[in-house]
Amino acid sequence: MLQLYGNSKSRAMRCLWMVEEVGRPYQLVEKTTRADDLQTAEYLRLNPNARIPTLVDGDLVLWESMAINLYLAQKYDGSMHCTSPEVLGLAAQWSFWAMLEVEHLLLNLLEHRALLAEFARDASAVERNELLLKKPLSVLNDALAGCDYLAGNSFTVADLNVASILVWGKMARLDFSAYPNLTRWLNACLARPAFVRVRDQARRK
Ligand SMILES: N[C@@H](CCC(=O)N[C@@H](CS)C(=O)NCC(=O)O)C(=O)O
Repeated sequence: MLQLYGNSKSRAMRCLWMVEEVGRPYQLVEKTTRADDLQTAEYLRLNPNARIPTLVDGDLVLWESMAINLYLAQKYDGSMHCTSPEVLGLAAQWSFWAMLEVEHLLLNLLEHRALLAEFARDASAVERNELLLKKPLSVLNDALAGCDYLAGNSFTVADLNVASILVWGKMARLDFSAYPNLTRWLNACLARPAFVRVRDQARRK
């Protein structure tokens, strides 16, 4: 059975969403981000970065959330399987793009809007991140003009990986009104039953 180390309030959420979409049996091995949970010899053997998520599938141990999801899409049949090299290429493109062009900006925005203690929040960091996000959000919005998905003509790991980062924008109360295509697509991704199950699980914690 697939084993996923992490928790639903961390980046492991992306992989939980994916395993729910894939529909394979899996076990969530609960791990917090605390050092005493991650800096154990046993866990470091799986993930020397001492971070979550980590996936164990038989003899294979994988870390990096996007790589885990791309692997699951290739490994298992079903609607999330990339049906052609083109779809896989586009999924990799959008996944790397989201990690490199968007994730750090959204995380920093989220920290200064909501996660940090009030006294540590910096309004100039919010302003800076909102400004820097305009370019990648426009790229995504333009890519979604007249189409419902990022790769091919159905929901794929490309959509899942990018939406699982963009959801931080919702949590950070980012104003998406200048990006109608993006908004329509993101709302559709976040309405998927697999995402709703993972989100509800996180809310119950
Ligand atoms: N690029 C990695 C980042 C993993 C990561 O930073 N995970 C956080 C939780 S969301 C973590 O394990 N933090 C623990 C720490 O930094 O000590 C991925 O996407 O899997």
